[in-house]
Amino acid sequence: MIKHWDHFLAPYEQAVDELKVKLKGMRTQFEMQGTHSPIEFVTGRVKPIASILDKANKKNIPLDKLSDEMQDIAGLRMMCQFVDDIRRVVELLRKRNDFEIIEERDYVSQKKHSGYRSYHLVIGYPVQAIDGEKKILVEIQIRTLAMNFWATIEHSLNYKYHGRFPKDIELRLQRAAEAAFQLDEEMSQIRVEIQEAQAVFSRKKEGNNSE
Ligand code: 0O2
Repeated sequence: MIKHWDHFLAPYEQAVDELKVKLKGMRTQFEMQGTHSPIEFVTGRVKPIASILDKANKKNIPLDKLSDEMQDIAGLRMMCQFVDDIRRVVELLRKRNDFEIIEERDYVSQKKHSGYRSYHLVIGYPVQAIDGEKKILVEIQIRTLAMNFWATIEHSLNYKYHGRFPKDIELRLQRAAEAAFQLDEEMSQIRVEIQEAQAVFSRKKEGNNSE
């Protein structure tokens, strides 16, 4: 049993806070350069205790093995406008030396049966504490806005059906995932147009702000 969840979760909270700043910082650097940022926005969370217990139960993870075997107690999400941006973000993350990449799961080219698409990186992130360094596992999910829309809706439906969707809803979700994928494909085709328009828009905004 974990008696002191606050103590157990503290390094995860710290990792999420630090990584949010670092990954948002990547976006800011692109903005300062005036080039298209492959990162649209970043979110992060520590898994709620009830979800940790649920998942541990489902996957038969003993509570004293949580820090080694549950990879997403700390989770970050990086949202991108275009599918190609996902690859760019992964490459940028591979080059960093403030954490180590432990595992990569490519559900973008290999979607899950549910229709889920995202690129997952599991990293070992060193948290500096007053009693020394502690390396913790963090999952970073990288996905487009369309993939995120689908995953968010499917995730909330999951709460209602506990993962056991009626056949018609399962099929509709798979079709919706395909539609989201088509949307990404279409947007990729007019990517240059979109980026030119966005560049003009942000120059205009900067002009207005400096007036
Ligand atoms: P939450 O509430 O987001 O924390 P598994 O849980 O068995 O599917 P595993 O081995 O833990 O998979 O790792 P994987 O496949 O990388 O998935 C972990 C996380 O990816 C999930 O965490 C979800 O956030 C997301 N994910 C994976 N598959 C799906 C899916 O089909 N639909 C949606 N919406 N998200 C998915 P949790 O713990 O399930 O949930």
